[in-house]
Amino acid sequence: MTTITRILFCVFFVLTAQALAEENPDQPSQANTNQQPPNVILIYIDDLGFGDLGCFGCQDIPTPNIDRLAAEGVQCTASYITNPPCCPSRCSMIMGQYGQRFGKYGMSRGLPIPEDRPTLPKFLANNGYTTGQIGKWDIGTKQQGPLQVGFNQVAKTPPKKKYTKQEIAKLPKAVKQRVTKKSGSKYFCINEAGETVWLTDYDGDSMVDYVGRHKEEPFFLYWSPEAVHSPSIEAPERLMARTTATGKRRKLAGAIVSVDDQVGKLIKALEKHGLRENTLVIFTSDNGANGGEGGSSAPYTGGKGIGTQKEGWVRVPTIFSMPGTIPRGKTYEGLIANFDFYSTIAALTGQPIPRHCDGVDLLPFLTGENTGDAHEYLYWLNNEPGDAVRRHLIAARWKDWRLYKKYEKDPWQLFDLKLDPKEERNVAADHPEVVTQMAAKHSTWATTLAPLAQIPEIEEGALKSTPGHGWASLNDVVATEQVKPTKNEVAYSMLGFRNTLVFYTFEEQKVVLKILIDNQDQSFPLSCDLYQFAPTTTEQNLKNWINNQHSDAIFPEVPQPIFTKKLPKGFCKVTASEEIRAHDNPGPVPGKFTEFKVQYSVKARNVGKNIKIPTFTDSAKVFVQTK
Ligand SMILES: [Ca+2]
Repeated sequence: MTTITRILFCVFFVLTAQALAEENPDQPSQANTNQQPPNVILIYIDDLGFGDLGCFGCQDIPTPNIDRLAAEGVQCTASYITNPPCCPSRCSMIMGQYGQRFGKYGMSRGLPIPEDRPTLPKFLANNGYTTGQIGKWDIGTKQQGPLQVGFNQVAKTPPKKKYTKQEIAKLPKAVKQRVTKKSGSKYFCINEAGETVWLTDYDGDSMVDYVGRHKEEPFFLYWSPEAVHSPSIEAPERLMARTTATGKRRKLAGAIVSVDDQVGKLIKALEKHGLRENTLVIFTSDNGANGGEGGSSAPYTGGKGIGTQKEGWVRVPTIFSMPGTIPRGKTYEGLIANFDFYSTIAALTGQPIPRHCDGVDLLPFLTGENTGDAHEYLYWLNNEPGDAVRRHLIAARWKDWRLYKKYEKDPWQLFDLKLDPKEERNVAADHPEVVTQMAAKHSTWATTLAPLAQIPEIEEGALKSTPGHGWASLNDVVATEQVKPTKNEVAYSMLGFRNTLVFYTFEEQKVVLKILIDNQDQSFPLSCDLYQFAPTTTEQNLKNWINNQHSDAIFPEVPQPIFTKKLPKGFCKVTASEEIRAHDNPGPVPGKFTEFKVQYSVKARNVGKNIKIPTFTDSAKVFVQTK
């Protein structure tokens, strides 16, 4: 085994079982009173078109429950995604600001969301809300999962349906080509009872479950289904038959009908628990219609995939419903954006809107107290170099005008969306003063943005969604099944004693720790302490120190822990992964303690009694056996 002295620097993570006599985490639930802060449910559909809901004029897809939400609320006809499509839309929404404020100028998947300002769920959690997430994430880096950025609970990902050979043989060709892949079905999953269910339906049940379990405390629930993102080819006939849609649109229509069903379930659950009037429901889409699936942006044109230069890519159907607080059956035509949700929710919960937010409180506009546009101008600047050509977009909205060009070098085009919703007549030459004014506004806005940010390299230890049924919290986040040294390791060593195994590596400017903990019987809280030791420390000294309860006599030079983290109750066996980066990348300095920033992410789950502690050998791959 490699000894400590062979490496220049050592960071040691020791897990200390603490007494059972920790404080009791089970607090009595808060009484449900009339003064209870309002709940918030945000439904964020994937690729739902502006023209694909009955209340927005759709004729061939019945959406009675969403229509009811609109009838019991306000529907917004100029609601925008300023950072399309999926990933930037969600990042902008959850931060409550233009994505360009944190350097996001295009798709740029993997770009971190900022950690120096609270996300919407974090903001609500800080203000006493329990926060839950169901469905698609697509936000931030691989380490910025929902549990890491503010959600207390996340619906686990149910197993996908795997088709049998016999089933595949009976499938239409288009479906067959998709599902023969090992990945299984996109839209059928297996529920806890072992039955095959439509994923959107499963999500709806999770929403109902969440509302029921948290009815006595203020909650925020974010449902972002996979639906109605392509491909909807598996849509069952029972769903499609409820629509009069034809052609390729029929599959999409089936998917939309199912989304509507879940909204129905949700309304019913809120009513059952007496929460309908004390719950703000926001229903919207992350970007416009997917034309490839037959989605509609009517009366506008364009959408996702093809038509990204038109209104249909960024204008989405949005509904706010909160009977008693927001009027019923009204339409609001003013300009709003998805980053307004954060500000609106903050105001609704009686909190000041955080200073970083670009949004405004929409409530006075929805109630009619304020008139006109919530935003006089809205802006687009998708010019990330290397992003897909079709996604480049520079635009502004003001009154009925849409100013647009694809690249900086292009001339501006101007459209009057009221007279020309299909953007067929560029009237820039007829209204040079409008072009000049809007272009100047866009230019001024652009000077307030952060520079283009770089996407960090994909790192080891990426979080994965937690498989299974029910809910995950940080108490039982998923373990990686395979633990192996990073590819650039230049040093590698390990220690095994007590119930803790540690191996650690470092590169020039980075130290990576991976910890396997066999903690067989435990239901008591644990705490992790991270220490740094002098590079001259020997392995035997460390062992002596551990076994002698951290005696200062053995290790007078050991500093206070630089990092302490209490692990959640209920750990049985744990695979944990730590990544530690030097502040400002000074790198390990021989003979000196170096201050480290610790990014904490534990990934763990109960893996059963049959697990064996793996045998470590130098530079070998290490596999954790799971059942
Ligand atoms: Ca999308």
